[in-house]
Amino acid sequence: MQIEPGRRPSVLALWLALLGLGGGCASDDVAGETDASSGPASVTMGASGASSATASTEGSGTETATTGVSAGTGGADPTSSTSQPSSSGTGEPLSCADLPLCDGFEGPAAGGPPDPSIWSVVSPNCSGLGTLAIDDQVDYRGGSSLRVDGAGGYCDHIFIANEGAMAAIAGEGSPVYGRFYLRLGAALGSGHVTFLTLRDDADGGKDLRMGGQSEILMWNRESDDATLPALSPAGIALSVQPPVDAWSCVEFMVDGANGSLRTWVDGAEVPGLEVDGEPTMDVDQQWHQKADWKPGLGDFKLGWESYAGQSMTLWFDEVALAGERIGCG
Ligand SMILES: [Ca+2]
Ligand SMILES: [Ca+2]
Repeated sequence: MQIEPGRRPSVLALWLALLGLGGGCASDDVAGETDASSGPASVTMGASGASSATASTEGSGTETATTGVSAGTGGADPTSSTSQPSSSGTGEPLSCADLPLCDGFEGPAAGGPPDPSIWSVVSPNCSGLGTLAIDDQVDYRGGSSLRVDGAGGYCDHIFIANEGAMAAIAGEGSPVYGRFYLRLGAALGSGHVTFLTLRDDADGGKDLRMGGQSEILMWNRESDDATLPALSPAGIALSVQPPVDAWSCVEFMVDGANGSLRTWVDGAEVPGLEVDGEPTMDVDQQWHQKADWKPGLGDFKLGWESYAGQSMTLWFDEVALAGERIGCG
């Protein structure tokens, strides 16, 4: 077990470590800890051909820009589209204009906030040094993206948030599918960080959080600090390490009706990032310690939150939510 410099482990964290439960961080005052025997994951996330373009160029020169337009109103029917990406993620992605939320961050001026009709800029709990703004120097498509400069303190967090589209999808009892392009300016470190949160109104308003720990992509449940995968060497090997300075297409599905969760990166499902009906050693066994987990999602936030000191510059583009799988493209 490694303890962050200058921090003392809590008694609870020590007990968890002794019990081999690893540890995320349910709150701001618990340092993320990693098992010293857990080496870096042997799996490396492969950037797709189009998304591995250099920072200053677009992911694809032939595709037209898509701008987020129809989002946030909550009126769209997420089931209306008939085009479905194939199960392998290689089919045509859903059309942006048909989705309850779809934003390529085109339009608003560089240096300013994203479209206020879709997003609010929030710092839940407290605010500090974290900033975000439209960036017209880095993009996956269209010329602009959202840049987040997340600092290392818990109160330095900052997010963009949408509730309307989430309410429209979740209100129909549909699974919620998300898709976004992510670009990290540095590798995920050993400590716990978050770049996506989903408020679970069926779990006391606590967040489902996607981010990293032990240098891999990871989900964390704020209410009880369960991690997905478990941060054992075997669990770590079942997730991926996001590339640095390259775009990745990240997709997720959360089904509140049956309590399941899935994750894809560049169209390929990540085996360590799946919750299903069966507790699986090193994957979702911790998740099943909370009986009858059936999330009721209330919002969708992207940004940065750090619990063990890591700062990060990261970018998001082509962000979408729907009631069916969206696909990459
Ligand atoms: Ca864009
Ligand atoms: Ca399982």
